[in-house]
Amino acid sequence: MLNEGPYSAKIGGATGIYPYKVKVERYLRDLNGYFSNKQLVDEMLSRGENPLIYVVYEIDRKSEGEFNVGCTIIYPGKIGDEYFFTKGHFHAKMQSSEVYIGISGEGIILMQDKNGRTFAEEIKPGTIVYIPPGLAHRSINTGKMELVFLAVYSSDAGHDYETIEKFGFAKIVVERNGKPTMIDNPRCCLKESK
Ligand code: S6P
Ligand code: ZN
Repeated sequence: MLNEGPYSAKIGGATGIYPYKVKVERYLRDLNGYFSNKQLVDEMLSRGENPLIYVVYEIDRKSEGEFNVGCTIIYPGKIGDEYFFTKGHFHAKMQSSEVYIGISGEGIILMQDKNGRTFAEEIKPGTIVYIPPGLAHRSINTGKMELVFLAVYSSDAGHDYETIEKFGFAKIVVERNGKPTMIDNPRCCLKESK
């Protein structure tokens, strides 16, 4: 198949990148079962509270060897003391790596291998975070404003959400004494192997 032609796009504006091709919105209901305080999530949802947690704007491509470029915007907020985050995923094609570039706001990119060993990198404006092959990744907004970052990854990387949806990450990021703090995930089955 022939590749599509070159393009240029802008960074900025309300959508982070423009023009974009695909928009994905994730509300609390879409992340039901992900946050530690499941009871609070149930209560919020039953009260009709269903905040928008994050949005992804993407320029996707179809051919092998191409890159997708996406912009994720995670809104500031917490469920109990746990900061808003993305679902998190492994790439279906495990050898696919990814590059994140911080645009605004601040947060943590939490990564984890198949044995439950975790890694964390801060992201803020001007930061490049490299996610090597084989690591699941979740982005967490630990700041008071929107966390906005670009992601560049192979168009055929694919997403495996199942493992994280089922087991979570071995660590979670919560507010303690007004500061983001990484602690062991009390609900997690995959423990960090030292
Ligand atoms: C894609 C890349 C990001 C995420 C986005 C939302 O490989 O890692 O564009 O898709 O940050 O996260 P998630 O876990 O819901 O796909
Ligand atoms: Zn990814």
